[in-house]
Amino acid sequence: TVLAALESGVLKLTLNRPDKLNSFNEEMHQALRAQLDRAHQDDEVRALLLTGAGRGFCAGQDLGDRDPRKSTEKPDLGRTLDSYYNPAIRLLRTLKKPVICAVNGVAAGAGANIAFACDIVIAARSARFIQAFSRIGLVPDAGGSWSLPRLIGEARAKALALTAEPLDAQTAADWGLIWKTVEDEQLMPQATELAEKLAAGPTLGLGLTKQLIQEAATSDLDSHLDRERDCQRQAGRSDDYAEGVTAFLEKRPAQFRGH
Ligand code: LHQ
Repeated sequence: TVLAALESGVLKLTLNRPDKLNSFNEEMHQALRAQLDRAHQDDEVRALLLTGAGRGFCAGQDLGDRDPRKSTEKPDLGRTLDSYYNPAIRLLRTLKKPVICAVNGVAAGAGANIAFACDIVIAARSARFIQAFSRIGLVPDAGGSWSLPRLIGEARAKALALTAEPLDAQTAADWGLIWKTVEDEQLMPQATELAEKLAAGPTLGLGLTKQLIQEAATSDLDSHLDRERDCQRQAGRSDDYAEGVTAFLEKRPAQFRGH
């Protein structure tokens, strides 16, 4: 249910239940979790690229999994969040490597919010984002009620979440919800090129950069300046910093090793 391929330092993960628009069942949750753990542990992985098979990116939770017509028991959706979505969001955000999301088609519910937890989101022009939760009486999850207001402000976040109106990819980019859109046939070539470029980069410094920018959402300037100092001290001791400066002085491309 999740295709995984490691090439040129990029771990490419493809959500793969195309008949169900790559919505999450138990098996796909577990497969994604295993790959995210691998991305954390394996030094060969220096960037992550997440995308979907077929015409959709991800339609969130598989709603066929818990058919209310077949059970009178009230479900505990909190358990699904504790077991699967919340760990996945935390693993994406804490991964000390760049995470690129290539949104190839519709991203709905938790599928949209998983994309927004990634570091750089590129969408095919035909893709759209839907905070589908309110259509079925739920609240945004997978971090959406946290990330949306931060990315696009309260007014737009509330309108999207309350109405569940689809947002086209270009508007999402214009609003700063994602990085950019590209022509559909350009999506995977461009996302792969970007992921490979980042995978060949100074991984330690890139990881610290990601952390700092994320921390800024909740830190004050004074403590943040101290954090920048600490991270810069660490980056300054990396082999890649020495290589970067040497390559600059020698007027040649740097050969980063990731540490
Ligand atoms: C699906 C799904 C799907 C099953 C398309 N499930 N089959 C929820 C509950 C529990 C715990 C915690 O968290 C969550 C978080 C959530 O993610 S809640 C939000 C869940 N997602 C949705 O509400 C979106 C439901 N899907 C849709 O509204 C539409 O499918 C969209 C707008 C995404 C795409 O529309 P279309 O392009 O018209 O495609 P389609 O509706 O024809 O879908 C194609 C097939 O995929 C179809 O199956 P079929 O057998 O009829 O060909 C759909 O039933 C199936 N599918 N999403 N979430």
